[in-house]
Amino acid sequence: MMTRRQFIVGSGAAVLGAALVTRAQAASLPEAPVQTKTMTQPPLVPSDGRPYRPVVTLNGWTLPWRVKDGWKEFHLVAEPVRREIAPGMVANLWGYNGQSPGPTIECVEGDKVRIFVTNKLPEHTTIHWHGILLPNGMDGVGGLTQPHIPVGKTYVYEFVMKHSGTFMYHPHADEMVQMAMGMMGFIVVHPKDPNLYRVDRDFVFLINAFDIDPGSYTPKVNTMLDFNLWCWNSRVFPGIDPLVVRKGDRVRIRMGNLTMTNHPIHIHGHNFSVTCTDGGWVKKSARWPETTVDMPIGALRAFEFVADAPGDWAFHCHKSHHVMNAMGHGVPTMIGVDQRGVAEKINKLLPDYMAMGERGMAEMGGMEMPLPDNTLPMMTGQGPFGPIEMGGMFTVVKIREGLARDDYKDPGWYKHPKDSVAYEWKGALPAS
Ligand SMILES: [Cu+2]
Repeated sequence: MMTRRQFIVGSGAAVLGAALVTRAQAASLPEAPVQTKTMTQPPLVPSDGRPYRPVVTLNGWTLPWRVKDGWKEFHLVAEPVRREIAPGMVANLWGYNGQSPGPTIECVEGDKVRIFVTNKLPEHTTIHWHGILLPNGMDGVGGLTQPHIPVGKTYVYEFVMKHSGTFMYHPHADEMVQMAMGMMGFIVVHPKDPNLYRVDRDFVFLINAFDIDPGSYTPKVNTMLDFNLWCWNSRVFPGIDPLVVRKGDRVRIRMGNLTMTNHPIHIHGHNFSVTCTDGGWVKKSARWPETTVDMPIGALRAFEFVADAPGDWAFHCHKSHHVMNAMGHGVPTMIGVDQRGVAEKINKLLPDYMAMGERGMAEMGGMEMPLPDNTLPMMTGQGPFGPIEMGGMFTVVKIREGLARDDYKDPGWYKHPKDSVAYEWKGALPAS
């Protein structure tokens, strides 16, 4: 991480216009740190204020703050960013403080927060604090509750975090474009009592999607449903980090959906209960067991489970097209079609033509075909037993015995105990 000051000095850009900040009477704006890395950053343990157990943002980070006269001050800078979607593909997005999504904001129930928002986009913006109960004039709806933040200006939002829970922020200005470009971030408000709803590991991420043609870098902002990159925190498999968990830990995973479709998010090997939504905590008596939680559009869900089974457990969206990367939907099904002789004939015209799909599409998972610039294979990722044949909204929850309390390092692939992996039957088969 580098500070905004280092970044500004390094790039020779003009300093921020502190004179624009009048209501907060701030002599100086708080630092607006910039994140340059796309991997999951360690939890940011609070250095002042009420204690809490911090969250871990999947392929993201938490925004540092300062305390001034009893207010927690944060500084978000809305700006164009370059985000690696997975190794081999970079996108030109809009985000905050160097990344899309922006940094996670963490604070405590009862905190007075002052959030400075500097607009370095080419057009005006605002920020809406989704799910937070606050005064109407702080709600961030451009034209309705405030003037839009003009290009180059800094606005200040001030409110009290009245209740704990799971929230997000995003623009309420030219929404279709600004969210399609990646502007969003997570908010976690911890309970005043750190022992209330306490878990050992608390992961957060936003569900988002982009439509970026192979060979190009900027999302097509007019796409409504036919996206080709289904992301968690603007990353796709195999670019999404694993969720590393110690056996026996109580785990919470919090997700927000800012796409235009629902996502049934499924975990293997465990069952869980939804414990929190953007409307608040779910009473114990109102919880039920699930292995899939449907993520509605424009909503947040947090679920909890005890990680009692060691292993590498798949964790993914259950819409099968959402665990794929860039793919063509207009391709005919070739299963059962006799393509003998077709390739030879077509090769006379198109030397690289291959006949495929006759026996399904699994062969694509292991194939190393040359790709156009700046795109990703549709099905990819190598596991310990071969190609994983996934993309998009897929990662692995890696549960291991004996990890240190805050160890989030990738432990590598699970080593299965002897005789515990599915095996080939080599005896005689009974008559059917
Ligand atoms: Cu999905």
